[in-house]
Amino acid sequence: MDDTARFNLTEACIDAHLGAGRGGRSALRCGGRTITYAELADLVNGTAGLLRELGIGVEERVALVLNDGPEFIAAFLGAVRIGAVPVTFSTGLLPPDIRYQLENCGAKAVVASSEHAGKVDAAVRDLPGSRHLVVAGGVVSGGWRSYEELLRSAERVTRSVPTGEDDWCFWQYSSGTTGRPKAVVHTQRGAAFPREGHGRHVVGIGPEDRTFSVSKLFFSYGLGNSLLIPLQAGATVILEAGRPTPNVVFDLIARERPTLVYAVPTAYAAALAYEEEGNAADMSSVRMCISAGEALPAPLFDRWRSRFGLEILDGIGSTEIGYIAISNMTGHVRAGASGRVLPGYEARVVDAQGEPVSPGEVGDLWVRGGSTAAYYWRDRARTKRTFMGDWIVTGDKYVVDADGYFTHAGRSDDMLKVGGIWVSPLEVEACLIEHPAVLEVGVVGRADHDALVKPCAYVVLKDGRAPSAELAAELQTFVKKRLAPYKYPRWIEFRPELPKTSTGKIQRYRLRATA
Ligand code: 3UK
Repeated sequence: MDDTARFNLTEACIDAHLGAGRGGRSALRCGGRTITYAELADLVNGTAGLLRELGIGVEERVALVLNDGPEFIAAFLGAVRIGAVPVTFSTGLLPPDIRYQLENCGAKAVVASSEHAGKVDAAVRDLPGSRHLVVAGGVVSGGWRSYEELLRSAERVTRSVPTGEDDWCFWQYSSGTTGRPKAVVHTQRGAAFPREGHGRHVVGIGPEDRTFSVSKLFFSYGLGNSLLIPLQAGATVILEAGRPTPNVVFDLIARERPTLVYAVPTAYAAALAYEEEGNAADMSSVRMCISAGEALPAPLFDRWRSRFGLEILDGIGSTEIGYIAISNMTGHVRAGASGRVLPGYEARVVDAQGEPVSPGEVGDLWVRGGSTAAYYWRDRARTKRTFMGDWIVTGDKYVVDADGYFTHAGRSDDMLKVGGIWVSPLEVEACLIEHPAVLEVGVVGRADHDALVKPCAYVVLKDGRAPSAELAAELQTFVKKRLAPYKYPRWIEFRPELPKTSTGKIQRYRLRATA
């Protein structure tokens, strides 16, 4: 190697445990099945072999459109093993978005759960170039090859490609108000760091821990929760392939007895509502609850603690930061705040010139530390705006107090975090304007009964169209059918006109004030 040290994430997640004689310990629990570290090693090594046999080489991208399960972990670490680069795709993407991302990252192979194969088919229909299509579980149709079948005969790759610590490890897509999503490029060493930051200092994770993340592996939060952190720690990861509704979550917690639960505030709110309706909820195995993705409102923290005797530790992270950098800690929680900077990170709240503001003043949050990404792939302009030297410009407004506690004060852009997932108001507006009854529309965030933000649409109808509950419902269905369903406006407010600037731009901040 030249001047960078050798490091491959797969060695830290797999080989380290086999080397230490921990191969017999359980690595994964999924669908009632245990997979030991030795068995996971075989899956990872076989997947590395099958990717290599397909012709995937160093630095080539492999798109994962996979549900949570052993295949996700095996495809991710199998790719990393051979120096290839897993690119995680949200399983909620519609074909046009899958198509864009496949073309943008130049994936040489796609590994998809059978449930998502149809969407990938539609996405690649007239996409230039070619790529291998590998389907996990279920029936194999035209153009696809079976993951299980390839795995059976694949060579086991037991030694990692000697990647350097600054080499590409994995990519993930992140979206903004305007423009297409951009691929966030993470390095090998950066990928390992969340275990040193949050994993060590907030959670104190060890081999006896059993993790369960309601947020899926394809999110950067879920990837840290269910792969990067627990597998390096030699812990057991509980995975659920299906939709994590409150009954599924509580059944799984009662059966699988996790010690660590990770979720977004919306999921904690839904779980609490379910329990308050009188459903069984056994949280006795859980020693810690972790939250991120959007701010955790103080009343939700209080209700959860009085019901279960557990603090929810809120922390802020981002796909660009690579995981959580600022967090509350057990016994030192400030409800409603994101907590304090973790060891291995620095954070500052700055003005428009990049100078720190005084404690108590609102400014822009910048973060740097061991897990931050390198840049956005093929997007020089947006890289320059977000990566300032080694600082990440988060796009969040924050206040820091004299004790070092950071409190979220909104976004610098109009982006909404809905259930921990980005929603661009512009995208929802562009969809609604296509409806024949809609003349003008402005979409903003509005707090629901749990103080969690959901999209609200202010709509001006065309002449001759009258507001009605039926039309409101029709507009909601219209969005759900065209965009990923979680983006639909939970409220439709009809208005005779919208607040505008002298140049005719809709003033979202005034709509926000109304909402
Ligand atoms: C917002 C929060 C207030 C904030 C993420 C943990 O959410 C994650 O990554 P994304 O790229 O979004 C990042 C943005 O989400 N946000 C996240 N957490 C909080 N706002 N309080 C919070 N606790 O706007 C941030 O810029 O989807 C979370 C770990 C890894 C992650 N990628």
